[in-house]
Amino acid sequence: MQLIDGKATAAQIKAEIAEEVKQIVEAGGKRPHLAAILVGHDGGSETYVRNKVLACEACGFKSTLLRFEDTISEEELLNEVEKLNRDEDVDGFIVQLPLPRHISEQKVIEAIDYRKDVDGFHPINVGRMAIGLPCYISATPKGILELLRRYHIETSGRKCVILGRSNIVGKPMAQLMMQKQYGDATVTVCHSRSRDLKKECREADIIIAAIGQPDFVTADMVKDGATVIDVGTTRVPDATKKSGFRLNGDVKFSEVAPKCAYITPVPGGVGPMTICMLMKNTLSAGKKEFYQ
Ligand code: BQF
Repeated sequence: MQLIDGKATAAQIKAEIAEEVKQIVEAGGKRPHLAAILVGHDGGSETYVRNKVLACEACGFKSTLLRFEDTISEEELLNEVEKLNRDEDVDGFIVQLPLPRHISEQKVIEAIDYRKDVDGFHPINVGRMAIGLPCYISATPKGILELLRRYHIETSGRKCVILGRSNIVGKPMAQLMMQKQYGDATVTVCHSRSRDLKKECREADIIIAAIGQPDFVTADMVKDGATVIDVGTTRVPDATKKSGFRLNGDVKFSEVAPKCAYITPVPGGVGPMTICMLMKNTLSAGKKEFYQ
């Protein structure tokens, strides 16, 4: 069993990005600038946005954090998005999800200029990704592809089972894994209504678990020699931790790991790569790599 070290891989890629930014700035170019909108005080969201700001510093990017109370109206938030669309210094920006219930996430996502949509959530980027055109690709699926590539894990023609069908992970992951230029795999998407989910998993060469249920994937669901990618990051109470909680993946690591050829840990697997791929997209935005 080989552990896929997402933390180390992300650190290496961030160093590569920082080197490229240094070259750009030395040649008289502009430092990439990422802005983030954070609404409210959700503990997870606060951590994730802090991770993003720190990663910007590591890459040599400029970052701007805009914070609003959860009493902000949808109209006011849409107005803030419009301001960032028009700000010529901002190359890319994100609106941290989830948003309060009185605000439509879909409306906000569609208000973002697709040329600055470094999360890759705008329908134009989603559509372009689905037909294999250059675009911003959502950070978690992009990070998983990067891990598979850097660890030389064969995906072409292999059976890949994706657990979960969210717009952020499951759906784009399936699109990418089936495409010739990315995964080139045979893809099955399973979800809460799937019959024989265990059987589908047992036949998989690669399992990508993104359902948000701690310890959902157990040893009896995994074929010997499979690769298991754990996207889960559920916060569960843990009295032994200073913070009072720990991150728990979708995979019961202790019993699944011994059966695997490769497996990602939680924490330190997919999570750091998600942040890192947001940085890659921001670098592309700074370079106007896809648009304009
Ligand atoms: C790690 C996210 C659910 C909903 C919205 C490193 C992150 C997590 C774990 C992180 C996530 C999860 C992010 C680790 C960003 C990933 O060491 O294992 C980093 O910051 N993430 C997000 O922005 O929104 C979410 C999960």
